[in-house]
Amino acid sequence: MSKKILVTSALPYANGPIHLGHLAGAYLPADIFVRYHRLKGSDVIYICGSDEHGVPIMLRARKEGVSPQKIVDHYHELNKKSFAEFGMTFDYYGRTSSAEHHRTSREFFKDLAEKKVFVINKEKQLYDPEAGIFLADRFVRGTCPSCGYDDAYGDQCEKCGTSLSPKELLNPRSAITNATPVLKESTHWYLPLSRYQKKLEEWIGTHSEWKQNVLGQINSWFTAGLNDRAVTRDLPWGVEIPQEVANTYGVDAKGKVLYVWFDAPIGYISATKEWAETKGRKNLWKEYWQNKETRLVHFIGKDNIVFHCIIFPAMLMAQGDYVLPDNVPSNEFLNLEGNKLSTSRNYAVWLDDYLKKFDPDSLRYVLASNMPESRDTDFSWKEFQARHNNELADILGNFVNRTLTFAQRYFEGRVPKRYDLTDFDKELLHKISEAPEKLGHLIDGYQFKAYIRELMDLVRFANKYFNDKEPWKTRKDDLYSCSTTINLCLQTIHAIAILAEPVLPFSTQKMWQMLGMTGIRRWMDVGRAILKERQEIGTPEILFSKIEDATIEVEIRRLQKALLPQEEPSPENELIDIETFFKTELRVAEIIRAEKIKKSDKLLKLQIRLGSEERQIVAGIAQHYTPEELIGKKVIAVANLKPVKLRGHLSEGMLLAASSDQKLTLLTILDDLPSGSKIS
Ligand code: B3M
Ligand code: ZN
Repeated sequence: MSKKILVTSALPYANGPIHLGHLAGAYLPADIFVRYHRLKGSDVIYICGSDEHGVPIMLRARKEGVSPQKIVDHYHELNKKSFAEFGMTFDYYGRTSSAEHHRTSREFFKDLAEKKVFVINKEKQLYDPEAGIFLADRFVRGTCPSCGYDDAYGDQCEKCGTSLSPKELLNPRSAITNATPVLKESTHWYLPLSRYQKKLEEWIGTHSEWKQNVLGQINSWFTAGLNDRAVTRDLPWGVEIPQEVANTYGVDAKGKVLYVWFDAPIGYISATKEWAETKGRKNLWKEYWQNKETRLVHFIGKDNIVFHCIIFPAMLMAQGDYVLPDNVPSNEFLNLEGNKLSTSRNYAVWLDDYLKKFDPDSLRYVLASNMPESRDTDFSWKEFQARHNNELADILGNFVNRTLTFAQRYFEGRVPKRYDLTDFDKELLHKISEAPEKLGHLIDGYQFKAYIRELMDLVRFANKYFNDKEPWKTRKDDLYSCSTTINLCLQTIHAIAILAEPVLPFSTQKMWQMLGMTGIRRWMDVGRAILKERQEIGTPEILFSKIEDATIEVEIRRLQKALLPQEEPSPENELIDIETFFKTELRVAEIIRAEKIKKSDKLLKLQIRLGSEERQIVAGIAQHYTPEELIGKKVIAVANLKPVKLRGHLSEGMLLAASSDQKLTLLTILDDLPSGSKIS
């Protein structure tokens, strides 16, 4: 029986949306890997979920004047939805505020306590005398002792990356009240990493096949010597310390919780338990986590290496029943237009925003083509547009469309017969036959950029084959050759629909349907003559509409604006003078036609009348209005916006709408007026 494969991706903090850096780091590579193994028929499960504890979430809750639970409820749902639309195929997406997670984490902590693993330390901690709470991790800001950056966090300096503890900061200040902290005694449980260093070194020493960027960082931690780590905190939000455990140490556990990086990795285990419950087999999770034969793979970004390669493995070793990671193929960072991503300055491309305007496969392809596998790489909108237009549309899309259109037009929409093969024909078939082994080896070895290169080399070759065989000529004077050419091109599309599924799940599903295929796709079927002669094929459709410069310009300008010094929003800044307001041309518009836009569940394409003029507008209102109910309605249009293209459709303006949490309503006029009437 094949080895079980257990794949995890870092649990994103549920205090903000997912951005490109997350996808390129810990999520897209994992999804490509898992999709490949599913096509292979491997016994693989993919576990992820929301990391819902920790100080960043509490800080956001304070800033917004709501509870931490309200923050995590919102972003857990938003991120889960965005991931699904991006094609992430988790077997289970859990959350660390769940009862199962609290139970599992407390049990794990109790296990280690009963094994006398922990060291108890009573020490002075930073305390905010005004807020009356201890200041852990990011509750403290101050000057980084390494680089002098004056706004470093208590656990890490964002500028130089140094891992810190609050008491190392110079001129510390409370992130809550700005007060100067005082020292107050508190008792905490420590994981004695120093005692596990030798065992960890021996284990890591058996994994010379791990990526060098990962081994390099791990060995620098070993060289510096592992320090014992506090695994509890004085915080009101998190997994509470079991009092019965605290009693055995004679400590009052009131107000104490597990450190977020102690409970979060246990979130992989609790989510797998919840997955097992959904399968009706409560103990199924043990067949993965407590099976020393399991191939456990953690996909993460480089800032999580210490937690996944040192701290969590030490916890698993100490508990004793669990398998250790087979690999942690951590990626480096993705930069944006040559600069570091900054969520605090909104200098990021958010996944939920992206999905309102572009297709998921385009981003999957571009990020995989330029994945930060061994060094930081850069995402630029111009490159995104170029790869989408010049590779996906002009090479893959063009090859598929020409082949299917030719078969539709000249072979009654069926797979034509294959006759004698030339060397060129055989060369194409040979490239297809060697692809599963070559591409599979790259994916299984976490070499995703190379996988994309090899995949596109095959597609380029197929495109060249079509060109050089000239079926539009042989159709007239050598029908056997023409028939064989189209047969082989259709077989190639069949192969690509399987080989490219891990990175292009949506487009390859369409290719599969356009071939008239209905069964499941299997990696082993690549190169087999599955397409039967005379088999009916479906109607070809354009797989990738070109992305226009104007559309990309909008995105580039938005990022450039985010880089500008952010003016503090003061009341006068938010006021505009009447001249500025009058620059916006508002008019009454009548909706005369409305229709859905293919491949989008949010956008409607509207034809509006503005007096004697008609315009087209693309509006994100498909989840609030049906096309039918809009016909004849009078609405308010901004008539002097620069036209842009959204999902390949021209939009010459926008409609005004009001919205609350879940509801959106279009603005209209109280009494009837002719369309085109000016509003002022
Ligand atoms: N929540 C994400 C991060 O550090 C962190 C990962 C937890 S994985 C157990 O960006
Ligand atoms: Zn620093």
